[in-house]
Amino acid sequence: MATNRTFTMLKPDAVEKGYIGPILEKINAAGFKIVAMKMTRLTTAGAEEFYKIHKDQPFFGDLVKYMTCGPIVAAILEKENAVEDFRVLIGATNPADAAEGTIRKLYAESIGNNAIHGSDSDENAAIESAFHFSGREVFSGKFF
Ligand code: DAT
Ligand code: MG
Repeated sequence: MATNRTFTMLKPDAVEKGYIGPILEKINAAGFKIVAMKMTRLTTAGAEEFYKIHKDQPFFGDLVKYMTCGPIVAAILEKENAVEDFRVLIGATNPADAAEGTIRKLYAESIGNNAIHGSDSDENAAIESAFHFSGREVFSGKFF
């Protein structure tokens, strides 16, 4: 398993409820290294672009509204098998189906407002990371 990267966003509901700390704690405890991070807010056009694969879904309008309703925390995470392991850590899209101990089971309120994003492939991790971060904002190797 190669060391690689995934991209995450702590979504507006998680930020609003004060879950940044607890969620980052779980991410650290699971062995992910944060190599880029920022608090930011998606514009409507930005959210439509980020989630364009879902543009024909009935929930698309609500998704864009929710993802733009407040600040998010975007981050790039490094770990062996990052994409797959992070999807396990966050749990199923619907928190009602998420396994015990997963981030969505603990902190998500509904399938729409589900607290956290995790990339679903290495290719999408790279695209999503580039959407939020410039090269100079991403740190790798030993920090000191
Ligand atoms: P995931 O975030 O687990 O990768 P996804 O890519 O299928 O899930 O969908 C992106 C987001 O869209 C998801 O985090 C929440 C929203 N969403 C997905 N399915 C939904 C549904 N059936 N009803 C409402 N929102 C939904
Ligand atoms: Mg997805």
